[in-house]
Amino acid sequence: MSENVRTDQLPLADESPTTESRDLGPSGNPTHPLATAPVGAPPHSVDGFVKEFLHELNTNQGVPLSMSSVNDQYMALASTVRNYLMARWLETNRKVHENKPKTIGYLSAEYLLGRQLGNALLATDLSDIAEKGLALCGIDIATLRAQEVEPGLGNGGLGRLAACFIDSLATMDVPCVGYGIRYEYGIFRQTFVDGRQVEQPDTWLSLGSPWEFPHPEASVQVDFGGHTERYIGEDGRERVRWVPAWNVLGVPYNYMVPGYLNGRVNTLRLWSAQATKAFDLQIFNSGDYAQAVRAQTFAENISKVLYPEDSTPQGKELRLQQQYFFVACSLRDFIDHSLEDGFDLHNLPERITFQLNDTHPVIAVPELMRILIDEYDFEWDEAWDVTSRCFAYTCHTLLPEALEVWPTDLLGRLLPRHLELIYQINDHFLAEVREAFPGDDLRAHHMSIISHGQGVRMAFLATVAGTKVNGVAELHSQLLRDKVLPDFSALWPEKFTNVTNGVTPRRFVRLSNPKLSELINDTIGNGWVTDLERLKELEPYADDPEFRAQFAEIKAWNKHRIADLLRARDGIDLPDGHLVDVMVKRLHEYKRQSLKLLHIVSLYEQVLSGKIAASEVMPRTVVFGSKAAPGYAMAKETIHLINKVAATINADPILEGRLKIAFPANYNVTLAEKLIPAADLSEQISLAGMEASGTGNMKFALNGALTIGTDDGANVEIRKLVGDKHFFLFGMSEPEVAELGAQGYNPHSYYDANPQLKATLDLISSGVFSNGDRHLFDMVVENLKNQDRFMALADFDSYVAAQAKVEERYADQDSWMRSAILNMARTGYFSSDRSMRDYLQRIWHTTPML
Ligand code: 26V
Repeated sequence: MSENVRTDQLPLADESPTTESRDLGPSGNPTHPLATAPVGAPPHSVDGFVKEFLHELNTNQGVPLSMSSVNDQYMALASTVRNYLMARWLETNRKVHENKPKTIGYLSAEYLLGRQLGNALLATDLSDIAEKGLALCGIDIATLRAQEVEPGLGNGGLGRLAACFIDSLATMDVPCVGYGIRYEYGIFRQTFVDGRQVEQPDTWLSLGSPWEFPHPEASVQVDFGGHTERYIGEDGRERVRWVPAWNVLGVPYNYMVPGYLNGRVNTLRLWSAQATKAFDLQIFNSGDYAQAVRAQTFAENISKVLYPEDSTPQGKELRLQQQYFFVACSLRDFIDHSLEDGFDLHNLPERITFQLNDTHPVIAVPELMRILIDEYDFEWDEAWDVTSRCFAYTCHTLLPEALEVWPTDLLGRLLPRHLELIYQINDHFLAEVREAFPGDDLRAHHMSIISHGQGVRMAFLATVAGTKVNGVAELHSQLLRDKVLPDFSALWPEKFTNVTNGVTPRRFVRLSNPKLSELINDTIGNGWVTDLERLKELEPYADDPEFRAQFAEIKAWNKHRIADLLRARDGIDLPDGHLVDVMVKRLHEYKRQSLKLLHIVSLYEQVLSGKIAASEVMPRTVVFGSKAAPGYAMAKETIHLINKVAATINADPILEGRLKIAFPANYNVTLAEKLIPAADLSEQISLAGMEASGTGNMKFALNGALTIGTDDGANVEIRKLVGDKHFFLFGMSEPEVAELGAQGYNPHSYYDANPQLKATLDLISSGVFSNGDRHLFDMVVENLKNQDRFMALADFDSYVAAQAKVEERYADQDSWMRSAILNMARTGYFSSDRSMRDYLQRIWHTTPML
């Protein structure tokens, strides 16, 4: 950098911004280094950066520095950084166009991206230069970072996983296009009113969206409704024509997906729905202006809002419209581009694998069949041969109610041609089943894609069409084979595989934990950012008192950082010196936030009743972060209860401030990035066999938290890797859960047999948390006592015992920090780069194009 740059010497953007005086490079001064630098080359100096930044501020925002708002400055910074990625993006696209490598089409209805600025700065190695340059302009980069509203285009784990995967593919130089929906409103903003969740719209686009590139000229048309007709084609064959009733336009918005310092920038293409002109015109011409405007609104509703349910499909027509909308746009987009290159659609599987992120995009299967048969004259067998080699399916759940089933009448009304094709696919498939299992009609009945009385089972369709079906952790994949799709795994054992989830180390360590990253860099170099298994090299340092002290200091620093944030963001005060115990994830009964709450209330009850002295309570801050689906009453009641328990306990001097409960509203990726690095204890306490994988669990371990968890999802693999000594295992195993379920789970027997559990539940019903109202929380309490599919009371004792071990271990800080370091050092396996390598080997059968 040029040391002598001072703001007072800069060509002030405020003053007569002519090209001459502003020294803008190419047009201003041909000898300027920028004159010859390719577009998007990183600035070599702080000076260069400042010039570009001021240029963006002036030309894009139309304001001088002196009059610019924080948002102007943020927007200008974003475009400056974006410009540096542009040459790489263009170059990546040029390479793809030239070499036509096999591409991964990641089809996902959700992408929970998190803020873009930090990641873009990291990918361009501009963080330091930008910080210094902005400082010269009198701007604190932290203020601009805080200005960004994250695109919350997902509900939770599934959407965040998609974002991690596209980050890894870009970093590993693998050609990938992420396809999805540009929801105008992402996941709702959660607020609390008197402890209850109140949802507010997420207006993430309202201040402008500097990371997207709309391409209205590349819009595609998507048809809906109507009927089908049979006719005889020129070749004398019977053909089918779909005569749709209405259509919409899909407008693509491109987002850059930069690889980490590797020059690659892949594309995420999100589709936005717009009314078609023809549709409008027709109605306008008929003179019905109001109807025309209504039609527009109707079309645009399709990409208006993300469905906030994350486990129970509602069978809503709009949701099916969303699914077909983005899938139809995406296939059309890819196929048109391939055909432009002179590509033969018979070879499509060599060109692309569409990875189906859960069942949401599975309507792509009949859509591809329709395109090949109706539009390109393929014979059935030819079309099926291509289609069945183009898709692979990832399942993300085990809950039967989360598996999507579309009523046939709804499907037939919205997509009549697709329903016919699904029937045909099913006929062919059932013939195969009957051939494999002659005489076993019951089996064929069980396996039918179309279940009479219910509808189209999308997981079955995906399994029939996919080259591979994978679960997202070892245990989950096993249960998928054994319990969810047993007949399919008997028919096609080789179709089933596992790929354990992972998380991107760029966002969830390098960016979110800068101090720890620095310590790791100083100790083993920076290769770990793209080769996370190298964290193993840190193992010996767990025994080094000096390293442990540095690690502990960083943990303390991260705790202060989150304390500062929560004070400013939520008015929450976090005490110093506490064990930080964190449970952040969607609110769901199977995840058992209520079990965590029972432990807290039990501690409180013991102090209230004098069984233990406050001084015996380990100083602990419990942090919850959780959104409930707006229609999920039990989840919302649980949130209400957590908030009421928090208010009571936090205000009660009897605990001498030794137990604090913090429940900041609106947990999202941005908050996760600050919260996870501050955690000592990670709560992963789902009922065994219910959590497909979990990915928060991985982020915590990588940031040096110890896990208290059941043998569920990826916890199983975390525990194996870190070792039993460094993991607090509790609760029934999955076979034990199954056994208890088979016997008949009777929660009341636990309540009756365990006086502490009884006292705990009774305290909730006593009214202490509800101004004397003894029934306010009946829904939650009665469910735990009388029904509870997720058996919280059965695991209560074991959980409390494990928490006692936590306290014992935490009292020995040396031993705790040793375990924390080993957690970090031994969980490099959970990089999403490794997940992507597994997909490449086991599913996509392709090697990265370098
Ligand atoms: C399902 C539905 C059903 C219809 C309404 C909208 C909607 C949106 C999302 C989902 C998927 C729920 C499944 C899910 O998110 N699974 C989570 O996936 C994570 C990534 O694999 C995994 O770590 C979690 O354990 C799993 O719960």
